[in-house]
Amino acid sequence: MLHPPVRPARVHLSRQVGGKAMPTGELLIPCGVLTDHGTAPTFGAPMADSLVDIPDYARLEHVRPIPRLRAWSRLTPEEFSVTYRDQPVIFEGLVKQWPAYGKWSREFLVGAVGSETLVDVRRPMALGSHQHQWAAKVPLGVFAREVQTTLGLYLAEWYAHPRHTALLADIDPVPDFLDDDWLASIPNDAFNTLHRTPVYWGGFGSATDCHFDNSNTVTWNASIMGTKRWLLFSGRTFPEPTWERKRASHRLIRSGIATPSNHTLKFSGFVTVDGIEKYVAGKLHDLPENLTFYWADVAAGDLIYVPWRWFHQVHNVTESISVSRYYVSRENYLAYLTFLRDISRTATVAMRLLIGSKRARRVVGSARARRVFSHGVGKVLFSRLARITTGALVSAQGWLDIALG
Ligand SMILES: O=C(O)CCC(=O)C(=O)O
Ligand SMILES: [Fe+2]
Repeated sequence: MLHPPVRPARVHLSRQVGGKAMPTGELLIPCGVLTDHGTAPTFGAPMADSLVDIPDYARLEHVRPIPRLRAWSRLTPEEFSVTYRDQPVIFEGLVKQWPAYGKWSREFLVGAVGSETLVDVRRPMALGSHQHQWAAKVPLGVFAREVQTTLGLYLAEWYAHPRHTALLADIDPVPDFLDDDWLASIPNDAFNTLHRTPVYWGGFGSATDCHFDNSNTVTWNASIMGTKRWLLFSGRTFPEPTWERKRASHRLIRSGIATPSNHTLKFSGFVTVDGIEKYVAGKLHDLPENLTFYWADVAAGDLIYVPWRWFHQVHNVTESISVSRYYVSRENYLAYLTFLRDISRTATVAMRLLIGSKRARRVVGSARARRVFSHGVGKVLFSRLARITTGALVSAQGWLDIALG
């Protein structure tokens, strides 16, 4: 079911300090009905120093709804890679088959991972006329309590799976057309799917600013709880090479389509409704022509597919939990090599030998190869390859850094 558009309203908030109501800033909160996909946020905790603005893309006729597919069960990897090589799409109900759906809740995750486990959380904060980023390591139990009332609080890119491998069994089955993960055949831990499957757990108003994912990977993001609002457009016609993602992002800010403030300190700002209107009216310069914008609310139970080098930004319109996977597959293998070529020719040749054909992937991924390469010279060789292919990069979603410890 489509989530109804949520129209923001400007409200002034105050908090109780020593029995007195203190003004604490201005928020844009959605006042639309949040329906069955999540609960409306409750206010009252000391939290109102964030500037939270959920964009209303529905009012822009030039921003297209992302296509939704209900009858996906017979889709083959071949059909998928042709139809969606350059087109985001939502697979409705796909996540409803997973044990995680309905099972992953605040209580479940705290129980599975441990309430004292420290996690990296962030939150935007307005100081004076500027927005800043607050970040800290907090016990998961504290985060799970605070996320219910603290606007914008985000546990993003959380790599819980390598330590809690049992959680991976909860995101299964992944249909073949979304499970064509060529890196996973490489017999070195750094390339394991576990290191490319982060969790995003955020409160109402938490957000990730506009970026495209590292290494020209393709990505899917599965909504397990709550609703996320996505905006996407292709970054393939931007002149910057993929490893200069930051410069591509700064182009967005310089042109005026995006804000200079962000929530992560890593990427760019947020593309705004006003910015899109100006772009469509031909008032902005320095941007490729004919950009087409797409948006959707992705509710619990649905999965969004993001093609390689597509810009995307996300606002959580309710508290939400989702899980992403970044990977190399038939539709982005050449794009991945193009990216690698700029980093290391040796690594590019090695990757072509290892994953460039079906036969190579079968041999390299066999139990025998894993045994041979799990120690001695083989292990050293693959660790070196992992370092070359990944170490030189400034990570987008973190998986490269994490994989390499
Ligand atoms: O959910 C988010 O906040 C960001 C997700 C994202 O950027 C991704 O899955 O690649
Ligand atoms: Fe991303």
